Amino acid sequence: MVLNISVPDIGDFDSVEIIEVLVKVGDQINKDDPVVTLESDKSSVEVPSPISGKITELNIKVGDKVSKGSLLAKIQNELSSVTEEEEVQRNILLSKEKSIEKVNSENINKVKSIKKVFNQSSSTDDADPLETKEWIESLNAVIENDGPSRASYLLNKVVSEAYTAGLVLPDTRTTPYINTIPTELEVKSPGNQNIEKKIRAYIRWNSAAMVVKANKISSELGGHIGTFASAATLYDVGMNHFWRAKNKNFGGDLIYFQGHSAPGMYARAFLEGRLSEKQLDRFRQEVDAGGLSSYPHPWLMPKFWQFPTVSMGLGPLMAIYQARFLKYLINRGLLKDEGRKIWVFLGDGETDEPESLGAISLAAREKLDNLIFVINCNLQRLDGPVRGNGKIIQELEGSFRGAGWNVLKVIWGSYWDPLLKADKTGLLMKRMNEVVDGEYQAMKAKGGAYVREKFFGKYPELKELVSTMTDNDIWKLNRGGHDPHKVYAAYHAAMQHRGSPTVVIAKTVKGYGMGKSGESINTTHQQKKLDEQDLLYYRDRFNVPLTDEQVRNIEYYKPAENSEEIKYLKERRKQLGGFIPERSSLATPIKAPPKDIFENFMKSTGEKEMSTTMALVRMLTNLLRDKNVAPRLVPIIPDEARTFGMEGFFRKIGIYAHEGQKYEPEDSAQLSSYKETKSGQVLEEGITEAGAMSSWIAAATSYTNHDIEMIPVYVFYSMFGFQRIGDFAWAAGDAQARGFLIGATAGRTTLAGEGLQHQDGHSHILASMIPNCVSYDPTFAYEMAVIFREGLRRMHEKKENIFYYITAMNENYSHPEKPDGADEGILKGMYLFKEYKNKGKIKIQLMGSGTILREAIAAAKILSEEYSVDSDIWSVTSFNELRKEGMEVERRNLLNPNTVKEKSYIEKCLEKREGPIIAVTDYVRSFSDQIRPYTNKSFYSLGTDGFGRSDTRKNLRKFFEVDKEHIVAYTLSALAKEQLLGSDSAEKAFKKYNIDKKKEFPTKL
Ligand SMILES: Cc1ncc(C[n+]2csc(CCOP(=O)(O)OP(=O)(O)O)c2C)c(N)n1
Ligand SMILES: [Mg+2]
Repeated sequence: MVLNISVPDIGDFDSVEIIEVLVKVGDQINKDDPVVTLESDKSSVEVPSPISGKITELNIKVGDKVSKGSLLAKIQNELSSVTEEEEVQRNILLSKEKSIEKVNSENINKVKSIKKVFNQSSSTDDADPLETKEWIESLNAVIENDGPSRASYLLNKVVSEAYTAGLVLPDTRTTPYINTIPTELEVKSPGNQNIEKKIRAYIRWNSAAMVVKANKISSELGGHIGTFASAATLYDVGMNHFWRAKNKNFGGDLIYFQGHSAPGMYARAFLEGRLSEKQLDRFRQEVDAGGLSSYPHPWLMPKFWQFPTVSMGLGPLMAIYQARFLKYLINRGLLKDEGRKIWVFLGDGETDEPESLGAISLAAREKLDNLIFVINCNLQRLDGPVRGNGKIIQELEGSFRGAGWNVLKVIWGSYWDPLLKADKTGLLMKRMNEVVDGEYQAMKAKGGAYVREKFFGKYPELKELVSTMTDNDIWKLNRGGHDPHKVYAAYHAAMQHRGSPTVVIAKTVKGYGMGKSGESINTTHQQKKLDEQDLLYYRDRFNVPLTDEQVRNIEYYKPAENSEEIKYLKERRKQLGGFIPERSSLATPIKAPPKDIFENFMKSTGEKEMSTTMALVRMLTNLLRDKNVAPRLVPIIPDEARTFGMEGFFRKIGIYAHEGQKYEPEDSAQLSSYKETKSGQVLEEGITEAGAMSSWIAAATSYTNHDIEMIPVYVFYSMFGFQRIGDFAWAAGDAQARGFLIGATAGRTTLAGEGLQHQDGHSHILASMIPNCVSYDPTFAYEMAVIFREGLRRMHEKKENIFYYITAMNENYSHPEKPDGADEGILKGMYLFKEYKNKGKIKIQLMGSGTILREAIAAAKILSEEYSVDSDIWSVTSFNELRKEGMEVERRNLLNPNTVKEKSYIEKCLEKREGPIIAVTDYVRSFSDQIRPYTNKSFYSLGTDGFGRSDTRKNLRKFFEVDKEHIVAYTLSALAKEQLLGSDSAEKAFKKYNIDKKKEFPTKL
């Protein structure tokens, strides 16, 4: 059967041009293979074949205009066996997915076995305790006779009936201030507690010792003891029992360590034999090789640290998107599902950061059951209590439960168990609930007698409850986060949980074990020096086998290799597959696509106009035809695809949606319909630049965290890029991210209408501050193509640890053919675009970038034709790259005053060229000013300093004085200043172009 392939619904567009024909008569193609590419003035989109078969007739050619319904080609239907196989495969996959979903939902709905509820009312506001008792007894009877599921059902039913009847229901965001897991349901740790306790003590000691020692060398070095002291058990239980390392059989769990606990990780690595005593002695002394970095910094310790977390809030957000990206890789069939987990450690103070909690609803919505947060609630941050007047644990529980997380509170240690058991009236629990964190903190600073009086003393019954206990016994009543049994039980439950992310909220003591020098006191965080008495106390508190003399010398403690502690510690890690943290990469490089894939962009577009954004989108479309690159591309967009003309990607490669698409999209008949699919490739992030950036970082570091090289391309409004997410971009540099950031709608005067908050005139300056960020401001499609391809080659084939920032514009104009031999200059940062050498004796060097280069080109023409001034026009694709090279060369020359002076690339370009430089961009003047020192010429810069505002491009360029008229007039004036021309030409030009000399400088307007 022969079928017509026609233009489907292409939205609001009519009469769009065919820019590519991708099939020939006789070609055998598959369903959904592209037949032609259409391009409107805003976007390009491929038309897919509706069926598999052979092309029998072509009815169009490049350049034809078509509309909905136009006949493109005819195809003879021949269902290939491959497609049938694919269909079968798809069905198998679908049924697999369904069965996995079923298992998951069964897990979610499984009700844990529970103990009975209290059978006595504790509340004084109970009007009828007998009636209450009856209710509770009935509930107990249901639990006993029909099981907890039935009890749950009944309660839910009663609650929903009550709600319908209009009853005011209690707030259920929080549960009582006790551990989530009842003692009877705790899974017991299989570990040897005695040995683990010793190991933990040595790690505690060594981590404190390294900080104290560093500060003996110089108090400039700083460091923290209190953070790790509070978190040691939380880490140790993970290290001994849960965290599986990467090795050839398993991808590895990923652990985001809280930045300030870094000394604890070094101390453990020391016992493991991975770090030497010499290295510990070099904590925070990194300038000479071999030092240990203050915090987790992969850039500085590339074989050790994986995730930069110390800028608070970044870790939690990046980790959520990391967990999501791991599912993305699995759902796209690029990685096996091995049940890997992402563990994230953060401080309770850190949760003040909007970034920390900003994406927790996404984690629940995406059902990230591969994600486990551990929040160390030591109730303190740097200055004092986190929530002195409230309870951070309860507040966090409410937020996380509200967002849909599985919450596991680990508040009380085992010593509390008998007391809670003896608390038949619930009064102890009531007291636990009513004490605020400021009091809890004070209690841990002031000792057992104080706790007896202030905590238990409030109610005679509670005082009685602890009457047989000594003050020391009371002091020993431990917090959950310091109890390895409680922590183990919580981690075990977190590992088992399915269907949603888990947060373990653990209560600890800041500076645990530091005694008077820093336990639970407001100044704990800053404590980095311990005097002799403090150190002796610390040793005794944890029974570290060091003599007084050794303590005075602040020696580290490491038992012999054949000691039971070291054997145990190593054996545990062996069982768990290796050491953590450790950073490595086994990813194979991606071969850069052949040059011809971008060949189209090297030719002139003739009359046809397009923006560099469109050129980029077309390039990406082409790349999706390259078998090496296509599956690895990760287009990331925060709700701006239509702004950038990228909506064609929706249907073509699908939007990633972990549950697929449960609805028929409103625009399903259209070519760019909103297609969500489980194997979708586009990450449509919604309105979250920080989230999108975190996705980008996850993909850009996939080569090390998942051993698969990916090519993330994150396209955003350039103004909402570095300015909004600068700290993440800095962390990306630290993490050695590889990928593309595309600042679209760039340029202060190019994004005309949107105004002050949108118009970007400085993102390149921000990008230039990141040492491993390579940035470009191309004007023409061929520049974009050369830069993009080189980026692919350098980052993903050659594995250079750099990332690219490229600006793209939305101004449509025609693009010339690539000048011969321009490639090298495009990449280095400048090349000669055009030369006027026929008219005058006066010469200028005219430099420009982005769309403003076009103003410079137009100005050059006027200067030549009307003023007999010849120009060399330089397209400066990267002032930033030129500056880097200029600085390096200058430094080498200064270091070698005796040798022949080396020339920078800029100097080489300009050495035989005459005249002053006029540099003009759509960015602040300091952008082009960067190269001023390396030019050896008079230098005048024009730029867009000041707040943007909305108007037409023409008016804006006039306002910022970067239009061709201002370029001409200022050039003439500069030539007068250089005494190369009389001043009347400039004066005349100012008049001719109505340039108001009294106008204020734009930064003041
Ligand atoms: C973005 C950012 N702001 C400020 C700091 C400085 N700072 C370091 S630790 C700290 C307090 C941390 O308190 P918390 O999160 O409770 O951690 P703890 O040490 O108590 O475990 C602050 C403010 C930082 N590291 N990052
Ligand atoms: Mg804290």
